[in-house]
Amino acid sequence: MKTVVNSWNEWDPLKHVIVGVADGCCIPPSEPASEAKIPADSDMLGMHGPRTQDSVDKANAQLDAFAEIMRKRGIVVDRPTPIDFSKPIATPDWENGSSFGCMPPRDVILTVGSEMLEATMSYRSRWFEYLCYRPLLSRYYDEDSNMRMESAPKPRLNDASFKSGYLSENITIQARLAMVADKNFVTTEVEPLFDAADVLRFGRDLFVQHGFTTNLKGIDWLRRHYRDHRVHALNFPGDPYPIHIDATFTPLRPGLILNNPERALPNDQQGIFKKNGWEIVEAARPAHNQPPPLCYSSVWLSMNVLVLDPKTVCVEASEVHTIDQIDKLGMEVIPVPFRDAYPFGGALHCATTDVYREGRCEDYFPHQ
Ligand code: DAV
Repeated sequence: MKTVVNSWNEWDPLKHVIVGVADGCCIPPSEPASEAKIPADSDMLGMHGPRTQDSVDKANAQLDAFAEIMRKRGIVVDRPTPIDFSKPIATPDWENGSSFGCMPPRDVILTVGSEMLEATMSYRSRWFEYLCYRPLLSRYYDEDSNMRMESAPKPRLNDASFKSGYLSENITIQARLAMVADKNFVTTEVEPLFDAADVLRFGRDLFVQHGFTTNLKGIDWLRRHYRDHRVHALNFPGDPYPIHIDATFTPLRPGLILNNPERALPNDQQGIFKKNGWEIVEAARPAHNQPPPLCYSSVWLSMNVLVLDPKTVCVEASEVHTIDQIDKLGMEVIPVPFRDAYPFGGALHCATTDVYREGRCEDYFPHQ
C-alpha cells in the first residue's frame, strides 16, 4: 500500500499506525519535571537505570501481539528505531543521566491531517526521543509528496522552565489538588512546552490539556501553528498529576466521550460539548486498585483505549468494567492483554500514533 499520511480525529477507520517498542527503556534519574510527578509513596522514587531484560521482553511480547492483531485486520503497522537510552545526554544548559524509551509514540508525534509534528516535550529525559521516529517520518516524507514533517521549537528546559521547589517534601494530596485547581503547575511560561499526548483531535477542533506537561504558551503555539483549527484548553482539576489527556477524556465516536469521574470536566468547560450535542459519559471504574510495579501512570490507563473505527475499540483485556461499558454503548470490543507494557509509558492509546485514518477534516462543533 502506498504511504499516505492523513488523520483528523481519534475514531475514523484506522489503516496505518505506529506501535512503540520497549527495547532499552530506562527509568531516568530525577529532574525538575519528574520531581513533580513521582508520588512520595511511589516504588519509583530514587530509582533509575535500565529496566530488566525480563520486563522488556514481556512488554515487547504484548506490543508485538497488539501489532499483530491490527495487522490481521489489514492495518499497516510500523515500529520506531530505539536509540541508546542509557547514554547520558546534555545540551549547553544541562546534563541528564539517561533518556527514557520509545514505547509511547503518542506522547511525541502529533498527526493532524497530512502533517506529523514532533512535540517540544517537557522532560529533559525525553529531549531526543523524536530521533526514534525520524527513520519512519523520513520514509513517509519520501513516499508521500503531500506529507509535512514538522518539529516544534526545541525547548531549552533549563531551570527557568520549571518552578523551583514546586514540590515540597510533605505536600498532602489535598494541597496538591488545590494547586492543580488553581492551575499552578510545575512548568513556567518562559517557552512553549507540550507533549503530543495532551492533544485530542476532533476534526476542526483540537482539545488540549493544560497541566504538568503542556503550558499555556505551548497551547498558544499550537493555536498559531494550526491556523485552520480551533484550539481549546481544558483543565481537569481532580487529577493530582495532570500528565496527558488520554486517561481522562476519551472520545469513542462522534458525539460520545468517556470522562474519568475523578477528573470531571468542570461545568463551565462543558458548554461547547453540550451546545453541539456531544454526550460526556462517566467512565467505568478501573478493574485494578494499583498500577503494575514501576509504572508512571495511574490505574486509569483503563480508559486509554484505541479506537479502530466508530464501531470497534481495543481495550486492555483485564479491564472488565471498561469492556462491559463500551460493549453496552454498542461498540465491538477487542480485548488486548497489555499490562506488562504499562510501565514503559502507558496503554493502547499511548503505545500508538496514527499515520492514516480514513476521512476528512469535519466540523463537529459548528456552535462555538
Ligand atoms: O492517569 O496516569 C496516563 C497518561 C499516559 N499517556 C494517568 C495518565
